[in-house]
Order: sequence, then structure tokens, then C-alpha cells
Amino acid sequence: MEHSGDRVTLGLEEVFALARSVLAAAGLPERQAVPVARVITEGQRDECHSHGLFRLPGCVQTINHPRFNRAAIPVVEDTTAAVTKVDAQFGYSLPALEAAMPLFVEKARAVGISVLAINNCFHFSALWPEIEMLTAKGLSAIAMTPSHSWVAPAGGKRGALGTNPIAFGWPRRNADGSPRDPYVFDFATSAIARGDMSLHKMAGKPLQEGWAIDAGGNPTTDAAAGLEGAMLTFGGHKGSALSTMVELLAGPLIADMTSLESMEFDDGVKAAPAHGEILIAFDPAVLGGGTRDNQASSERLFAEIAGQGARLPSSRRYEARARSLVHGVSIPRHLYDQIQALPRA
Ligand code: NDP
Ligand code: PYC
Repeated sequence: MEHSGDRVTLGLEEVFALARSVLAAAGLPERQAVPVARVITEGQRDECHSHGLFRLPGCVQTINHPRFNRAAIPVVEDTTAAVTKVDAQFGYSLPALEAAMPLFVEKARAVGISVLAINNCFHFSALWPEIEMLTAKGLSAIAMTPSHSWVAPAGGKRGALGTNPIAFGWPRRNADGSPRDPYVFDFATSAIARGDMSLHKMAGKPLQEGWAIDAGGNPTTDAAAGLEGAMLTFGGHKGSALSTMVELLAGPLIADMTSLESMEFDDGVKAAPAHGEILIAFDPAVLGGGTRDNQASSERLFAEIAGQGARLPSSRRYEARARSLVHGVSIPRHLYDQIQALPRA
């Protein structure tokens, strides 16, 4: 660990150990604390500041929610040839995902398409780590989850939708067949993620126009006013419809809560949202049927995009990852001090 001015540099093992120890002191058993500490470390490593160590105080608050189940042991159900369900029992989503992953992947390979419904989970994490687990197995995948109803629909005045991320991944290989960084995008369907909006508030940074409205329904660029009022979707009515799709597919379709219901369930505690998540995995080897070289045509597309000077999503993240693996991560001293003030095991 190094202190320099208003920054503190930590090695990745230090980030993981710190997160794990704070979670353990808050009463989270190892089987939940380890995957949560891992995803926080991955978020910080890839410089996804809204879903790294910044989340740790909120995780402690979530563990203390009267409806959070510290003793949760996920229950995996082998539903049909293509469908797996896992009940997180109101613990975090991540241990449930881990428990269901082998069956979920096995079905994608057997059937070509596989759906995983995670039910009854508290959820705070970025979706790309889950997508990367699937692309590493040669699968293409989509993941979606609601959150709390902080986001107004296009033309509306108050929160009805969640920040509702959509993540997608496509596996990639080098010419010699060795794996390379996959094509992955992962974004909130709100114009800005809630976590990022809180970071704007903490840094005293204004929001861009069109990101939020205040409690009176008026446009605002003040992050505090936006957090009190409502966030807006990206892309107007298009983002609003995509966000509604996430609500329906990761909520009613899998018999779980919408963002409106998650907010009610929270009962004013301001913990992480509680609801479901849907993941869909596709096996290109089955769906492509070997009739076309699906790697060659996807690589041609990526080369055309990059050749125009446009960047592929996740390229910033992969560069940050390479840097962090060598140099560790740098976080603001105020965040470090806030975490140091939390009890540790
Ligand atoms: P960003 O807007 O930071 O990034 C969205 C995606 O677009 C990333 O894949 C990013 O790649 C890519 N991207 C950004 N700029 C460009 C560009 N100029 N050209 C090409 N691609 C680009 O994400 P959000 O702030 O919307 O979301 C952040 C995280 O928050 C996500 O990981 C999401 O899962 C998480 N989240 C989780 C929620 C939950 O309920 N669990 C709710 C809402 C959000 P890169 O990373 O390389 O910049
Ligand atoms: O940043 O919008 C967000 C968010 C909600 C739940 C987890 N992250």
C-alpha cells in the first residue's frame, strides 16, 4: 500500500483482503463474502469506479437489511432441457450464479441455448464479470437485471423503472485458436448508472443535461437534486422501452420483482435492490452449425469498427486491467478512509 497526496495505491490482493474482511465483520459468511469481494476487486481492477470499492459501505448496509439472509444457501432447480432456475434465498446474487453455472453452461452446449433465472437475490454488481465467465467457455451471452425504481420513463415525471443494465458478450479467438479478450458491452439503460451519479455528487461534478430531473420534475444538472428526483433513460423513448423490456424479462417472466416492487421491499433502508436476474447463453458451435466460420465474419466486423477509429466496448476496461495487474489500483483517500472506518474481521 502507498499513500501519495489524496490517493492511496493498493495491490489487488489488498483490495480483495480488505473487502473480504469488511464483509466478514459485517456478518457475511465466507460462501457469500468471497464472491462478493472478488467482484468488487474485479470492478476496481478494471477501473469501473461505480462498482468497485465504492460499493463496500453499501454492501454492509445491505447485509444489515432485516430481509437479507446471511445464511442463504442457493437452491438450483433443473427446470427443463434449456432452463435452469436458482433461488438465492435473499442472499447475494453471486453465490447463486456460481452454484447454477455448471448446469447452465452444460445446457447451452447440449441445446444451443440456455436460460438461467436467478430469483430472490440482493444485487449490486456489474454484469460483465458474469458475461466474461460465459465467453471464457466459448459462449455468447446476454444478462439483464432490474434495480430500484429511480428512473422515470420517457415523458414521465417520477421513478418507475430501474437503472436496468443490459450486458452482452461474444467470445473471440486469435488466428492460432488461442482465446483473446471477448467483445463485451455492459451498460445501464439509464443515461448514467446510479453509482456514477453518486460519484458525481461526491466530486461536486455537474450532470449532463438530459440525465435527471429534480423532485419537481424539472430538468437538473445537480447530482444531489437528481438523486432526490428521478434519473432519465438514455436515448429517450428507445432507452425507456429497453428498460421496460429488462423489467419484464428479469421480473414478471421469471416470477420475480420489478424495480417498483424492489423499492417497496427495501422499505426505506436504502440497501441494494432485491429482485431477479436473467441470463441467456448461446453456443455458436450449435447455432452456427459449422456451415460458416462465425469467428472469421465477427472478426471482420470488429476490424471494420476498429479500423474506422472507433473503439470496441470494454477496450478501456482491458487496458485498465493490464495496468492494475502490474501497478495495483489507485483510489481517493476519502474512500480509503471511509472503508478503514468500517469494522474489519
Ligand atoms: P458505461 O457508460 O461506463 O459503459 C457502458 C459500456 O459502453 C461499457 O461496455 C463501455 O466499455 C462501453 N463504452 C463506453 N464508452 C464507449 C465508447 N466511446 N466507445 C465504445 N464503447 C464505449 O456504463 P454504465 O455507467 O452505464 O454502467 C456501469 C456498470 O454499472 C455496468 O457494469 C453495469 O452492469 C453496472 N450496473 C449494475 C446495475 C445492477 O443493478 N446490478 C444497475 C446499473 C448499472 P468500457 O468499460 O471499456 O468503457
Ligand atoms: O449503479 O445503477 C447502479 C446500480 C444499481 C444497482 C447496482 N448498481
